[in-house]
Amino acid sequence: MIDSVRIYVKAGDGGSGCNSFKGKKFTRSYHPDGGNGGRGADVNIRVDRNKQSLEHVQVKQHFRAENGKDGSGNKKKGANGRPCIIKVPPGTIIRDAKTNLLLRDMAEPDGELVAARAGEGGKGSAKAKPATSGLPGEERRLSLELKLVADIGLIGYPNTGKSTFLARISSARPKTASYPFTTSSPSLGALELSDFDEVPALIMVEIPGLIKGSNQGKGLGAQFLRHAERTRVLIHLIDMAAEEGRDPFEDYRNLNQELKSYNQRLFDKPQILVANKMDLPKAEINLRNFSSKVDKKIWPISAKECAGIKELLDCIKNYFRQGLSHEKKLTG
Ligand SMILES: Nc1nc2c(ncn2[C@@H]2O[C@H](COP(=O)(O)OP(=O)(O)OP(=O)(O)O)[C@@H](O)[C@H]2O)c(=O)[nH]1
Ligand SMILES: [Mg+2]
Repeated sequence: MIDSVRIYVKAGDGGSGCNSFKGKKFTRSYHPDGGNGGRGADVNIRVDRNKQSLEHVQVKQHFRAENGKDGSGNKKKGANGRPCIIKVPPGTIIRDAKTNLLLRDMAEPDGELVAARAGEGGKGSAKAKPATSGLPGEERRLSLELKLVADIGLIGYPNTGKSTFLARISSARPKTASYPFTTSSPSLGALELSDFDEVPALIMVEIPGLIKGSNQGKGLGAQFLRHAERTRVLIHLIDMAAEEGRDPFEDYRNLNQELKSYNQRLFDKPQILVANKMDLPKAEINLRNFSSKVDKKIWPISAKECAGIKELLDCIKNYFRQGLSHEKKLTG
């Protein structure tokens, strides 16, 4: 997934004013009739909810808006340039690449930024003596970084059933398979809250590739954790059947350590502990063991057989509806 890129943007230059004079019939006098140059066009960055990565921006990298056309005789103004619009997913953070100054955090669904301002057109001889040339359009280098905007972050070791769970509770259909790292970039799913108008859907993001040592680059590294930073709550999915021979409690401790190494705020986020694969034989005993070591509420489910999901989902919805009073019930 491409989630950080550097780009060059150049707004259109203004067209030149025209230096033209028209002679009057039967006299030797001339009067100026040169038209103004057209305005160049801006480069705009606009949020598009259908975009989920910056891949299309990375492919192009250079973005130029059209120049204004020159003015002509008979006071004819040159045409304005056509703007260049760069569409980005919600959650794109835009900085000046040179100074690293934050220009805009496009977290809102209708965000728009004038990334490079166009040059005004020059004045024609009808307005100025002599006619003037157009002003240059702004140019700059920007760095774009995507931090997806989601309500819930879904973390867990590879193969714990994150995608299966995401598919159960949302409209998303991520690939699931019995080998690790099936999901190689964050995938989003929307949980419908049909009976709740103010928040039409909760967005959940699966953070792939976390293992012990991700902060040192193991697995898929910790790069995708940035997409969990804006979430309100994390769901930590644990393979309670220990299908791959690891100890569930060790998994839980290791991933929390990775969160902490990445940043304290992520570590401090409320965490919903979900024990998955409870349909498998060893899960019950492992859960008993796990519960004796972790003093938190644990939600036992089977994402595959769709057990325990409804109770968990109801509690998540209540938490988002009624806020903190439900946090204790959800996270323990
Ligand atoms: N028995 C059982 N198997 C499950 C359950 N949930 C998921 N699985 C299986 O576990 C395997 C991994 O599931 P995924 O949903 O791809 O797991 P993931 O955590 O998204 O894995 P990565 O994307 O590779 O990190 C698949 O073979 C699933 O069918 C469950 O509740 N019970
Ligand atoms: Mg997956």
